[in-house]
Amino acid sequence: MTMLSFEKKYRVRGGTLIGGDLFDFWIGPFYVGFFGVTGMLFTILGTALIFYGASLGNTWNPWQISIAPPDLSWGLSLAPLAEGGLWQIITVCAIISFGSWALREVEICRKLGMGYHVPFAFSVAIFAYVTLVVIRPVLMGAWGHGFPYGIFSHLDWVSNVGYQYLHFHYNPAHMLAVTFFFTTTLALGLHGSLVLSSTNPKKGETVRTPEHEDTYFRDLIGYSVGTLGIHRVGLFLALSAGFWSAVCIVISGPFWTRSWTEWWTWWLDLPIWS
Ligand code: UQ2
Repeated sequence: MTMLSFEKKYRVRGGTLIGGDLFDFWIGPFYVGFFGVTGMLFTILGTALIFYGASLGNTWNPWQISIAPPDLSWGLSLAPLAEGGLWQIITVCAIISFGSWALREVEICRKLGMGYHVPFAFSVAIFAYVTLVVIRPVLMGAWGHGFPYGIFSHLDWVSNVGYQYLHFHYNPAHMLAVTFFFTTTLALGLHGSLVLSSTNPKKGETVRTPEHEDTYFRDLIGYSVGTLGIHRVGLFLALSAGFWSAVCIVISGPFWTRSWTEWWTWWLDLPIWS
């Protein structure tokens, strides 16, 4: 594994949150750190338990393997391994593993004197997952409200839970989440195409500058958000998509149990109509 010329300059000691110098080293290109060790341990343990859970099932078809949470009757207690206990331990392994990855990102940010934007962004994704498998099940009183770990089974879960509220697209937080997902693709489509159009010229032509990029959008719509601004817009849109996804599912059940179409009757119930 070769080291790029600049890597030696930046790969310096320090910035660790825990363990001091003990795990402050690299394996090949990878920074290890205390959280590299915990992340690796819990990833291996969780993955091994997924394979063990699969071996207890009746298929090795990767599409059909599924590790289900405990039956609702177990409430918030610990279930036997083969009856959802594996799902519970795998969930703990996943959360520690994802958390370790985020904290390893923090240590790398600190080493390099950078902002914490990447671990912050990743934490929003972890928050969305934890909302599904911990926050909502706890609010509803049973681990059985978590989603099963399987390719088709988790899709079935999403479909079934959606229909439980008749028409999930009438969920206002779901509307916001979907709009943010689509707007994220619009922003990245604009940004990716704009950068390539100015910096990837035909043979014999010169690279254009950020001023060309600004002028392009001022010519087109009278406004340019700027080269730094577009990344702020993109991060805001992407994190909002994840955030409102978590909100739209956590309000379904704990705070609203009927059809989402029915929720809109608040409009017809306004006193201004009578
Ligand atoms: C821009 C700019 C960039 C960009 C893009 C724009 C020079 C390289 C894409 C244009 C973006 C605008 C006007 C905002 C779009 C907002 C939403 C909500 C989609 O001005 O600066 O830098 O990449």
